[in-house]
Amino acid sequence: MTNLARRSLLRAAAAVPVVSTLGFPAIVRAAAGPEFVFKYGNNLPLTHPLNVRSQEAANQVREASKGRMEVRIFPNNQLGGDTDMLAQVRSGGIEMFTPSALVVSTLAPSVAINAVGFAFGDYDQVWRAMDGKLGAYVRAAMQKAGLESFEKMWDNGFRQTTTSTAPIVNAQNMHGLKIRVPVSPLSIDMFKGLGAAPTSLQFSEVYSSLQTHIVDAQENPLPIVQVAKLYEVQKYCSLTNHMWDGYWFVLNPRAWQRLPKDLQGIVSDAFNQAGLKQREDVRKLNDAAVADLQSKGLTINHPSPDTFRTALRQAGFYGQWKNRFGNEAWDLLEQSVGKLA
Ligand code: X2X
Repeated sequence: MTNLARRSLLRAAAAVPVVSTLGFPAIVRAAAGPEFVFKYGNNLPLTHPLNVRSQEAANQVREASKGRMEVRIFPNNQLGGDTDMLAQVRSGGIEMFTPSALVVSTLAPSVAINAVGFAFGDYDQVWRAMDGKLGAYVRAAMQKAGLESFEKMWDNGFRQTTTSTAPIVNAQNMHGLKIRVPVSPLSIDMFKGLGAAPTSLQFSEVYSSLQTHIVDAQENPLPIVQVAKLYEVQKYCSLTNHMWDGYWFVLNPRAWQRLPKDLQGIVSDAFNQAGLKQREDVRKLNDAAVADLQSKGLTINHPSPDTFRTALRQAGFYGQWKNRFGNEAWDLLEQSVGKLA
């Protein structure tokens, strides 16, 4: 018997008592269970818009597919840290994952191009590039590295610097700073260029490493400082806006290809639309975050980007990363943000 035949038989068998006792055929499909289940892992608490909007998308998928397809969300590093989940989505242990572009760059180096220091000035530039040619370039690079992706990137945000020691007012204050950065060669290099002493740790380790002073500082967008309660273990927040970071929705290619075309359409529509709403959520959270974090005890300052940019230029950061990303990716970035190096 083929799998399909066996499945329909099972479904029919499961349906009989339900239909005959309740006369309610809508339950038939649910009784048999979904035909396709995608496990989706991520590194953020349930309260972050990434999880809120993903849950909405998952609900939409269940409804639009009439129960044939289910996306099960495993938030907050339940399945391991970023490096583990990246390995799992490639091997097929999970079907979906939202790594930051920084983290994907350990597989496909050009994917971190959006996070070049002080490149993007605002969200108009960001979305024009990531919904346009730069995003298409990066998605092709991910595909070569064995990862499918949805078209719309989700927002993480402009990254800001928090410390437990002293505020960062200029590049000078970065000297020797023990700062946690994601598992990302670009982040390490950039903070070294600024004179800091960066360490790569998975996000799952950040709160405890700040609490135990393995590191004194970290850098993340404000909504993450809020939902992961990093304000509990940090004193200062400097709005350095040093890079823009987003999440790619990546998929295991074999699992994706196994989905019938109609389900592919339902899933990608649901998640792309949810991504657009998530971008708005993060924008609104950002607007309210400064006052909220101040009320939670963080001292906030607004440093000028000038000394940081100068330090990076002097360290040869832009020239070096132009070589690493390659001319094509770099040109696409500069088409959006103007000349960098
Ligand atoms: O690990 C981080 O800092 C985070 C949450 O921003 C990413 O996923 C890159």
